[in-house]
Amino acid sequence: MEKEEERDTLLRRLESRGVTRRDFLRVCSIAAAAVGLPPWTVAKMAEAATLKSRPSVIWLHFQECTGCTETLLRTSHPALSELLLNLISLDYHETLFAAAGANAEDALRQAMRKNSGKYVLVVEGSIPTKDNGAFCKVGGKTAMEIIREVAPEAGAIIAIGSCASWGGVASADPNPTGATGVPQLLRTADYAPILKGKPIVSLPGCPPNPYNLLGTVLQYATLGTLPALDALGRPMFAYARTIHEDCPRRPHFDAGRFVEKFGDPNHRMGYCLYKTGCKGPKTLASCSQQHFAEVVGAWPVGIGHPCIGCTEQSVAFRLPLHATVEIDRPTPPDTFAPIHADRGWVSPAATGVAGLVAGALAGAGLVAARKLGKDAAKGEGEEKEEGK
Ligand code: FSX
Ligand code: SF4
Ligand code: F3S
Repeated sequence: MEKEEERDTLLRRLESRGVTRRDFLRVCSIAAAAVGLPPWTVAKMAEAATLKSRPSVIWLHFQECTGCTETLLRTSHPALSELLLNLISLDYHETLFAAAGANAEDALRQAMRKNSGKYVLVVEGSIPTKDNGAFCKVGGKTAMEIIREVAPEAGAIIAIGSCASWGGVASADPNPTGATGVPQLLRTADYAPILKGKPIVSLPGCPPNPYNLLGTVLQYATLGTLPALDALGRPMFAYARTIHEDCPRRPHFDAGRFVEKFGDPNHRMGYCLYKTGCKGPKTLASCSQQHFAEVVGAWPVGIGHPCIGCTEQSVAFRLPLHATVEIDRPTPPDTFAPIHADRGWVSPAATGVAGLVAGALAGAGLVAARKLGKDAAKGEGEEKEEGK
């Protein structure tokens, strides 16, 4: 009954924003497909969105621009941010909180107490470590002190954005604040005991694609597991392929059609941006497939600017913006397989061998079938024996 009431409340809220139940399920399906979850999770997702026990999330902000939060809230389909915010219980978030000062601090302590050992800690922003972390303080405590307080009792940690994943823009040379990412800080000798095998998921991007958090949260809220991660802790569903592999401008690259200068006729034709410094070939991210805010074309290359490699620690804010990168796997290949091959012929010897192979396979199948039949008969007999 209570569950039904909650479901009605959620649907009423969605309906008041022009989202029908059918619409909501459609968004669940789109989100599941976008992040590589199987279709059967859709029903679970819709159910999880209405359950009382949603995973508690404590969201901390450090040295950053809040673009990571903004990108989540800028979905054009209202149900998408609604879905995300209903799948979790966002118990502390400095930007979205109505409370301030002592009230906000109490809310943080309360959320930690109530969900100790279980809450998901989301960190947005880098952590300055120089001068004992004096460059970033919230409520009189440094980011380092806050991490030391909040991380030990978290069940899992998500570093959202490049700043939290590896230091981001603040860590660019000469890195005046000693900015570092959450995984890096938690692996130092001082902090490593806090980690105690806790999973850390990194979602780099400046800002990161909102689907990456959505996918991680969807899986956690509906299946209770975290997505498969690569060696840097990034979900494979979003960071296994380079921008270049799935770029809509790729045919131009393959055909050798490049923008030579911003604003030239080739730029207006939408040609490949490699020569103007596109880092897509060096960048693992999903933006070429999942555009931002569900607006087709809303991503750097889509609006005519080269990818700056914002997800990659060795690229973004390190390589000059418009310098070209070396390509690891040069494409297209020098030679292609011929489309019209001359017709070949098959020797009688080859036919014989093929016949023998086919015969052996058929024979093996027959033996297996016979054996299966025997086993089945034996099984039946045994059952009968047991049943008597
Ligand atoms: Fe960093 Fe997030 Fe870049 Fe900004 O806050 S990843 S500066 S877009 O948004 O942390
Ligand atoms: Fe796309 Fe950049 Fe690759 Fe060109 S170089 S195909 S613009 S990712
Ligand atoms: Fe960043 Fe490149 Fe995507 S700059 S947003 S990884 S296209």
